[in-house]
Amino acid sequence: MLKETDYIWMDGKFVPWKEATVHVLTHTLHYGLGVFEGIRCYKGKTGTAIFRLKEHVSRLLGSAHIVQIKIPFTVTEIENAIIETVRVNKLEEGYIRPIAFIGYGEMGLYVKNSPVNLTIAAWPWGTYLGEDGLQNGIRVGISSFVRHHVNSSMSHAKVTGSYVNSQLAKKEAINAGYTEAIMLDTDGFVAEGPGENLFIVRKGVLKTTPLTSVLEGITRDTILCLAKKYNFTVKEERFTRDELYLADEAFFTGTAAEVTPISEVDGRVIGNGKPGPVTKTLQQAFFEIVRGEQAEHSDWLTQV
Ligand code: PPE
Repeated sequence: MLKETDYIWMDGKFVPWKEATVHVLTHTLHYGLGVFEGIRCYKGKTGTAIFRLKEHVSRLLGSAHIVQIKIPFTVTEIENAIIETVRVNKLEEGYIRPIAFIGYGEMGLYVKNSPVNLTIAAWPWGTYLGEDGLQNGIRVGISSFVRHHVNSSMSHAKVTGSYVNSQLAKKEAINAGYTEAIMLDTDGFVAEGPGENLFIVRKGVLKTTPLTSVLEGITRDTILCLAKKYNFTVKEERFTRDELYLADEAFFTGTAAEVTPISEVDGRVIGNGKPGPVTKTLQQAFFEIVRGEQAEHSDWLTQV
């Protein structure tokens, strides 16, 4: 169950957690056209800081732009509201969930006059794929559910309805005894997890899916920046499931998932089944950065 905090920001006001409710005829509840973000804040040396706030707010507005939802707040207003939400809840570490949705007013697929609501909640949220998974890696299975075609759902937009596909894949994986799924794109190449981007290391090259059928992950971008810093050879190119089976290392990235090693795919052990040196180096660097323990990239941290 959720770890409740005191207040949720709703359209410019703080409302007690339990009173942050909406009408059952809220449009997005029926049709799935809402845009959202997942952001983390971490307790570091200098107190609590929000990781890559600007990039997350920019992606939220980008998602809204793609699906033509007009969020009635400016970038600065949204950034400040997020900071305030962490502050009023005295949240030291946790997850922040802004969501813009079409509210109460009209029904039917085409709405013209309905309000667009924006809410921001924040609560303590530990590891997404388990503490053991973060340390030792997780077992995953390739899903029979295919990632959205690029002209079906818009993969660069973080849209609520797109996550039906993700949930089907995740349920299937868990029912089969795995911790997480990996989804292929409509051409059969490896795409991403239901809520994570994917990296592999093979023959000394770090590879990740290009930004076609996948979300433009902010953790993915963070890892690519770090890989450059550590002089790893990086390729953003499509790869097949058998190349994934042959990988020396594999890991997921995401705000919720952070950097989670993958130890096994479809019953095939990845490398020696333990997090490899590239994964470990990048994972450690990631946690140092989010906690403000590396001088570089302090611009990625917004102190609360
Ligand atoms: N792909 C998908 C489909 C995705 O949902 C996420 C984030 C990512 C990649 C990684 O993006 P980024 O967080 O910017 O590195 N998934 C969010 C939702 C997870 C959830 O269960 O809710 C997240 O990690 O916050």
